[in-house]
Amino acid sequence: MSNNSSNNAATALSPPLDIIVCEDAATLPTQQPLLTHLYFGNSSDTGHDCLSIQTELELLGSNLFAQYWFTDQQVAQAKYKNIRYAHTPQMMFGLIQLACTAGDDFHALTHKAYCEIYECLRSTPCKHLLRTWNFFPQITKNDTQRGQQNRYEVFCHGRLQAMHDSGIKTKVYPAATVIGNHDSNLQIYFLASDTPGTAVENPRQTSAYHYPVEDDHTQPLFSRGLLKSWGQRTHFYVSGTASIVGHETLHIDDVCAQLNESINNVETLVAHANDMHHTQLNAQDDLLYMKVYIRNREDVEQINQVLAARLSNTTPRALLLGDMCRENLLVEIEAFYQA
Ligand code: 3EB
Repeated sequence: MSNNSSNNAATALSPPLDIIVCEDAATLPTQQPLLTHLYFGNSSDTGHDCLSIQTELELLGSNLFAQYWFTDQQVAQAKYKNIRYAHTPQMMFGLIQLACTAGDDFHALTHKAYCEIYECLRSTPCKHLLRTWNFFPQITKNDTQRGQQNRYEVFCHGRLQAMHDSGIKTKVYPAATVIGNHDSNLQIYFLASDTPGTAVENPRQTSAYHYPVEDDHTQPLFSRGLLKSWGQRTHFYVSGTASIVGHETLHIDDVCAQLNESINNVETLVAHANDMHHTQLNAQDDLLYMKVYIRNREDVEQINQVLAARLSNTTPRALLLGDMCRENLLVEIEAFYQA
């Protein structure tokens, strides 16, 4: 038997996974292997040989147009059914995009997407889903094929069923974002690794997987945040976070108060991660970027005012037009910490 200790995930240091946040794609300051290039709004072709993903949401304002995720090991690209992904033995970033029109069976579509994701992960060493981003049209519209449920609930149902049908037993759910787009695709992209992350819940918020829902199969299976070490660094992926305390929406019709409450939720989550897991994340200084999803474009100015008051003025941020899963939510944020 091999006694190569580098095969031991518990003791070996994981490789680095670093992110560069750019205002301009032309300025990429690394020669290292790229895992993925994420961009927002319209971007010129970068010519980089990596998985390149455009988020299908309109950019409303930003000093953040692109992110490059890179490592120090050779990256390969591959396909599995409808998934395109880039990977090393320890990390993978994948994308699935399925056409999605009004008359479609959206439950079947979500189920198919997540079954393919779990099958794809199973075919690689990277079996642990860390972070997902999910976008689809008409998120709060009633699903004509499913009586009282709206598309978000149908999505939750399909995702849960796919986990179940794929034999996924873990209770460490990925951090996630789910936002309604104005496009005609279900778009999901995701980060996975060979070792699991550590889930962190928010003491101010009911865990989403414990929300009091009428149908057990519509529980939203995500963690509020996920800690993961890469090389010498710690990442903290914060899920889409809204003005929800307990399980109730606060500050209905007040976008500024909703944004302040959302930021309070993120800061509480960071403090709780530090208390529980001996991390020393600084809620301001270690914030690599924030994304702000906005329901109504006319709220941008007010949103910028709140952000100016709450964030350091150098923190990269992207403001994106998108719909939240509850009609009474006007804004939602997600954050990425690196220390
Ligand atoms: C919330 O806190 C807002 O279903 O995966 C945020 C992030 C939300 C992820 C998901 C839902 C999800 O419930 C909505």
